[in-house]
Amino acid sequence: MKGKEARANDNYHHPASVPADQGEQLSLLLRQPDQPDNAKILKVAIIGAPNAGKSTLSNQLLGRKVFAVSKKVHTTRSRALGVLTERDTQIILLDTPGLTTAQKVKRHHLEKSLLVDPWTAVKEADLMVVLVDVSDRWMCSRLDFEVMKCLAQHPNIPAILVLNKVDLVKAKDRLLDITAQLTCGMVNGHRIRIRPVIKPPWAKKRQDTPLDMDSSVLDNPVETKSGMNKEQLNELRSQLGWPNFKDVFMLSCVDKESVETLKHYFLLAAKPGVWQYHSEVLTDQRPEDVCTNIIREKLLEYLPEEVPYSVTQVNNNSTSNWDTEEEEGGIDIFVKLYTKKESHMKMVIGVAGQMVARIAQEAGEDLSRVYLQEVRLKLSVKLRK
Ligand SMILES: Nc1nc2c(ncn2[C@@H]2O[C@H](COP(=O)(O)OP(=O)(O)OP(=O)(O)O)[C@@H](O)[C@H]2O)c(=O)[nH]1
Ligand SMILES: [Mg+2]
Repeated sequence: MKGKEARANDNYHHPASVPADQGEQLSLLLRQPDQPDNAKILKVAIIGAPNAGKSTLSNQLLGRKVFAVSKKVHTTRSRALGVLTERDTQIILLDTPGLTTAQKVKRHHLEKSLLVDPWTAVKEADLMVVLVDVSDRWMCSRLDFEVMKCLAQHPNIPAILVLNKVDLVKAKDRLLDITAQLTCGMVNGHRIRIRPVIKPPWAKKRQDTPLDMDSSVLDNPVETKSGMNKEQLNELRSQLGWPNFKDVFMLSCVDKESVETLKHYFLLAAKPGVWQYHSEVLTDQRPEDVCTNIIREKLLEYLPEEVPYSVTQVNNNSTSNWDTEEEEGGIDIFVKLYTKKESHMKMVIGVAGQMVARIAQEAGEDLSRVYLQEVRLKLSVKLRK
């Protein structure tokens, strides 16, 4: 059930699919949005350091995996939209590549878009979600500097802090310390106070003591301007956290239920406004990009360090067109994987072709769930120096 039909039954939500046909996807993206009465909209930019779980969160919110996810950094290479339409509300999610620096782009031969794209995406947002991987000790000792810069450059966009991967943290009370650290002890203009939920009976009623904070940080919230000069950047560099978050969430993006809480928060935060897309739209990615990204996800997941980053993909059917061969009961997709070194080619193929067969099998299954039809994915591996 989609569009009006779905809205007629308030409790029903069936996540849409991505048309496998490029033309169909394009016309869906251009289709006039089916505006309900009292339409509401919220554009959410999900930002964070590489590997924080941004794409995992977007997939969970959408109810379908349309963004590639892997344990390696820089899985997402350009920004993409996910569209979640529920009842009269449309949430547009901007999945961004992990914010990174010019040096790292150069060092890892990454696309320049990794640097530029997140900023342009964030500018249009109504809400910024800063995702932090709390299982990474370094990442939760201070906010990533690139993230901090992004927050400082968009002082008028409300931001929330989401601590992710709490399932990997054994001592849950550590989450409170992390919150205090990453918010400079301030949330929504108030000092946060930490107290045990169950007080021992002998505990005297007393004023909650504010967290032990550097008072200079608390008393002088950072003045933020876009186009920061060197001094402002240095000041920002000396900060561990951001004192202007509106709210803080602690969750595990792999757990659907905890993500639901965040989804409800978004639905409540949505403001009256016209929808930007038809309710059947799930993502603005081209079907072939979804395919390329999912294949890269498998390469990143199963091949060692630099190998996946050096593989290029070419659609076998044509040089410029995504030309899937539609057969009855599914589609056939042919993709060539090019490696620069013979040793890499051998690794991608694997012993007796097992590696490439596994990648084709798993990526094909993922794509079947995206396009909602059977996908027979055929991969071939070639050397191209
Ligand atoms: N245990 C656990 N793992 C998680 C959670 N959220 C994400 N992950 C894992 O973290 C890794 C990175 O997730 P991604 O969603 O690719 O992270 P990302 O922020 O989009 O990464 P980039 O696109 O590279 O910037 C994957 O292996 C996920 O399965 C979580 O809540 N718990
Ligand atoms: Mg990602």
